[in-house]
Amino acid sequence: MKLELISFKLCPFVQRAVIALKKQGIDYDITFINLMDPPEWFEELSPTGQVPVLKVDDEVIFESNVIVEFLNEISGEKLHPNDPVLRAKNRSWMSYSSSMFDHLFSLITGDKETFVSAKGALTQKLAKLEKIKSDHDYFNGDQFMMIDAAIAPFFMRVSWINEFTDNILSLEDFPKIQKWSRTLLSDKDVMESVEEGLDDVYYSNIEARGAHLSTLLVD
Ligand SMILES: N[C@@H](CCC(=O)N[C@@H](CS)C(=O)NCC(=O)O)C(=O)O
Repeated sequence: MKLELISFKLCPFVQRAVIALKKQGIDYDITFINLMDPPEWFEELSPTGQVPVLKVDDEVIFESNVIVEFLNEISGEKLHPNDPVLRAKNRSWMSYSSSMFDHLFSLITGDKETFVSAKGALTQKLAKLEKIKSDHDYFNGDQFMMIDAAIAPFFMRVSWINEFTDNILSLEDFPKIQKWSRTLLSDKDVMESVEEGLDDVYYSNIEARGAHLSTLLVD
């Protein structure tokens, strides 16, 4: 089975798939496109016009959480809990984490009003997550699972934004989430799931958008 991941370097949803591929030691090729000027072949390939897309021989799989589920199924590793209820709950929180990326996007691209509302929405989501999060290092226990792959790109961007600003998305009020974030961001596969220097590209991207967040950047 030949796997080819179609990627855009800054995309957190692609990063989920890269983490899952690395965690499961699956061989794959990666093709980068520029989403601002996508090639014609991509528009034909991707049903939604979005990345990630995983080509499996001549078949196309899209939606990051579906891709990571597929990778889990074809690999010998089992990165979901065995218990069906726990497994379903993990999937629920994976889906929940996707909505946090939407708020993050609004926070990066919006005017002041949008920024304030996105930050409020994110704070609420984090508070709910803090309530259900176990005391363990990872979501379920002491082992990295799919839910951890689903949220790690979010924590990476939050840590970058905190670094670039006066800690505007501080996780101090959410100690369990903060610990979880630290664990995931020190994971080798997570660290190697993006190219070196992507934080600088992210900074430039925020700056170039000229949205409210760009006024909060510190050097
Ligand atoms: N729900 C999708 C979201 C993917 C997504 O939003 N990808 C962005 C890049 S990070 C994209 O391709 N945007 C281009 C577009 O929407 O036209 C997933 O989880 O795969």
